[in-house]
Amino acid sequence: MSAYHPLNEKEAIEIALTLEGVFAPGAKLVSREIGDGNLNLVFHISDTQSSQSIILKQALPYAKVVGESWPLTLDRARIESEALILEGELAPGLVPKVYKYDAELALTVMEDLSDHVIMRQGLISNNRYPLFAEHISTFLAQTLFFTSDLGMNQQSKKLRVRDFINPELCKITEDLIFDDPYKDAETNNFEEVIRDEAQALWGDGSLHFEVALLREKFLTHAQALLHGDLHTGSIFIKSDSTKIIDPEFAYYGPMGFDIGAIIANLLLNYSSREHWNSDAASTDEYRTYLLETIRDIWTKFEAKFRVLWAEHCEDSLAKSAPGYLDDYLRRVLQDTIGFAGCKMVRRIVGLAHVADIDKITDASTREQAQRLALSIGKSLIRLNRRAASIEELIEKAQSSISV
Ligand code: SR1
Ligand code: MG
Repeated sequence: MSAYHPLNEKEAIEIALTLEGVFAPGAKLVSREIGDGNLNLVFHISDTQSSQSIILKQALPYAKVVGESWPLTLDRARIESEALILEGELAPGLVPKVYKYDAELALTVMEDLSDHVIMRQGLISNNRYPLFAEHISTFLAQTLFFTSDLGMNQQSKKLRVRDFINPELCKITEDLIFDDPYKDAETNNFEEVIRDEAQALWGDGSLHFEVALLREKFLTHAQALLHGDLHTGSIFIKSDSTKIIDPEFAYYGPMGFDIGAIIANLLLNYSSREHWNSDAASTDEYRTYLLETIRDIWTKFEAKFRVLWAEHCEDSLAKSAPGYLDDYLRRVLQDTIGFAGCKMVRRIVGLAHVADIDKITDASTREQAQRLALSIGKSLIRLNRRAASIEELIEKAQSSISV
C-alpha cells in the first residue's frame, strides 16, 4: 500500500488480508466504516465464513467533526497505539489488543469489541454495570500510579513524558474545555434557549479564576500518563467486561483529569434523566445507581492507589514523609472534582456534546437537563479546592436537583 491516504472499505480489506495469522488465506471479508467519533475512520472487517473480525482505525489529517479546515497531526495514531500497548501491560484485559501499527498509514489494527456496547449507549438504555467501578478503578490506579514519579523510575519517566508530547490534541482540550466555553467563541455550540446560561459563564470572573487554575494544572502538571479523553464514549462494556479505547489524547497531565472525565460523563447521564420525569421513581433509582457508581469509583481507586503506594512507591522521601500520601490523594480528589465540572460545562456550551442530553427529543426537558448539567458543573468547579471527600461532589449533584 502506498503513502498516506484515507482508506476506502476495499483497501481496508486488502490490508486485513495481509495480516499474518488473522484470517485464513482466501477468506471472504466484508468491511464497514463504522466511525461515529469526532476524528477518525474506523473499519470493521469480518470473515463471512468464520466469526473472526478485527478493527482497523485510521487517523485522518483533520478533525472529522469540523472538516479539512481543522488540520490535525497523524502522530496521534502512534500515541494511541503506544498508549494502548502500555495500558494493556499495566491493566491487563481492560483495553483492546493491538495487532499492528502502521506509521505511514496512521493505522492501528486491533481487537474487535462488537460483543460489547459503547457505555454511553448502554447508560442511555438504562443498563447497569455492577463491575464497572471495579474495572475502571483498577485501570485508573494501575495506569496513573505506574506512570507517575511514585511508581516508576524518575529518569525513565522523563523519557516517557517526551514520547507522549501531544501538543495538537492537548490544544483541542485547552481550547474546547478550558477556554471557549468561558467566552463568546466561534466554536461554541449551544441552543439559543440557554443563551442566558452561556452569557452568565462568559461574565463569571470568580468561575474564570477557578477554571484558569485548573487550566494551568492541565498545562503544567506532568503527573502521570493520562488517557486524556476518558468519557463514556471511550469505553466498550458488557456485564462482565470493560474495555477502554481511544487514548489518542494521551499525554502527561494531572491524574484528576482522567478520573474527573469519567465522573463528569456519569453526571451528564444523571442530568439527562430529566427525560424520565414522568416516572419519578425509576429516575431517582437510576440516579442513585449513578451516584453509587461514582462513589465506588473514587473509593476503590483510592484504596488501590494506597496499596500500590505501600508496595511499589519508588520515591523514598515521599514514602517516609508523614502525611504525604494523604495530601497527595486529597489533591488528586480536588483536581478530579474541578476537572469533572469543566468537562460537564464544555459538553453543554462548547463544540462537542453528548448524546445523553442532545438526543432528548422534547425541547423543554432537554433544556432542563442542560441547565442541570451546567448547575452541577459550575458547583463542582467552585467546590474543587475546598473539597475533602467524594461525598461533597455527590451532595452537589443531589442538591442541584432540588434547586
Ligand atoms: C475536535 S474533537 C472534539 C472532542 O472530541 C474528542 O472526543 C474530545 O473530547 C474532543 O474534545
Ligand atoms: Mg475519541
